[in-house]
Amino acid sequence: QEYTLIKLEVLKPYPEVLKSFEGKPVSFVAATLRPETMYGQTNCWIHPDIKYIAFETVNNGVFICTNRAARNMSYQGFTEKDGDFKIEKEILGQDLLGIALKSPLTCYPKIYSLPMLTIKEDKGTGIVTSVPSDSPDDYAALLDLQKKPAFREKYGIEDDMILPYKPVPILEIPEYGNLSAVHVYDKLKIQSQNDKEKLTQAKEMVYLKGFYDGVLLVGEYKGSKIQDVKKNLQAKLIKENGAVIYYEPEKTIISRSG
Ligand code: ZZB
Repeated sequence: QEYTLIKLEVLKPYPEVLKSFEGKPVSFVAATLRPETMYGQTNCWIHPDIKYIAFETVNNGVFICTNRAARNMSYQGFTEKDGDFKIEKEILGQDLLGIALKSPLTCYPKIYSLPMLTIKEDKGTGIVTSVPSDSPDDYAALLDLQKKPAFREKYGIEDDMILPYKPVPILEIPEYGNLSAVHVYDKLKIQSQNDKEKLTQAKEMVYLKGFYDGVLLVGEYKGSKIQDVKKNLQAKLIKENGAVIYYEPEKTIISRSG
């Protein structure tokens, strides 16, 4: 499976946990199949309880992701020696929250890393870039933080890291309008990021329609159908140094039971 790996660059001055990397670019990296939605990023998601690592790449500075993702990258030419990478630092997700980042294409010049409790450790990099206009999971998690000051306080998230960030209309999807995730969230009466079944249903609804019939509302491919320009947008992100390609090995099912 080929993913676009988005580089969310840590802004200076570096927070205490990343001070040892001063002088080098440091990026949180997020795997996505939806490069065309990067115009609508409002934040980055980190799981507070997942262990992340920092390791040095040959061409892209320091990357932050799960150990598992770093191992995969080490077989894809990201490190000096094939299959080898050096853990520069281990960092618990909760210590990576509230960090200011710069991400490609989004209209927000500065976005923050925020907590999401439904991130899977064994998928992608364990870091997710958030597009609440078009991803119901992201919209649900963002609303949870916006609606619940106690949730923000628990993780030391300040109001200005979250309250100014609104979903951005970037894709027009027939029947769902220009904020498809908001539309299905309301329609299915989703209550929170923990509404698993409804969120799965919501994702299926917007995914299919978005991919085939969605039309871009912003950027140089404004007016084009997503399926026609997805590859061009991926190429643009890579050319402008905002992303690289990352392959996730197919899950091997090793089961001899039953
Ligand atoms: C930006 C984006 C914009 C995403 C959107 C989705 C949507 P899939 O398709 O099932 O393989 N993701 C990536 N890694 C993780 C993880 N470890 N835990 C939880 N979620 C993760 O899922 C790939 C998508 O799941 C990725 O694409 C990422 O969010 C998220 F408008 O990135 B996406 C309707 C979905 N819309």
